[in-house]
Amino acid sequence: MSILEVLEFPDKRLRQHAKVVSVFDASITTLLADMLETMYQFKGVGLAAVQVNIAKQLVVIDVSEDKNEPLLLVNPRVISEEGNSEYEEGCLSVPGFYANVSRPASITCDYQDHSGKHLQIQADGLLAVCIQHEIDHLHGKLFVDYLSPLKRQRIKDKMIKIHKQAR
Ligand code: QAP
Ligand code: CO
Repeated sequence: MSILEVLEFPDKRLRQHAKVVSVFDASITTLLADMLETMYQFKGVGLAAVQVNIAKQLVVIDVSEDKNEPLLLVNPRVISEEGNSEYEEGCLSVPGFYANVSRPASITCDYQDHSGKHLQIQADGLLAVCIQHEIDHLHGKLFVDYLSPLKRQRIKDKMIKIHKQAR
């Protein structure tokens, strides 16, 4: 198992569109395990492969209290959605910044497991927010894209400053 490097906003590689996974081999299982380990290491509740510079439609999530209910999603997509609600989101790729984002409140998500089996999950609350946030990553979209251009620019400037200090 290995900890992977998480790309940080405004890295352009976060804008990659992930490709559908069609071959379900051991490398996919290994990638999912490494992503899960990386997410736990950095105290995240969700991580998409694009965030670790892998352009594949892979997502790991664990919104449980005890961090013992991992959810591994391959090729996830929302097939129905209902309602609307606001949640203060963050992102491992935008550490230290949080903002309210409005999204559908409850969703049904179609996905495949590590072996390629098709499954569906219904979600609301934090899990629904997380699934939608991670699917966005697979399309090169970040939660800051839902903010006003001014707020997004402020976060961008601060992140660039932080990256310069870190060098
Ligand atoms: C997406 O986000 C999400 O700023 C996953 O310093 C966020 O795991 C889904 C994190 C909110 C639902 C609600 C952020 C860790 C983790 C930080 C995360 C930080 C350390 C964010
Ligand atoms: Co994120």
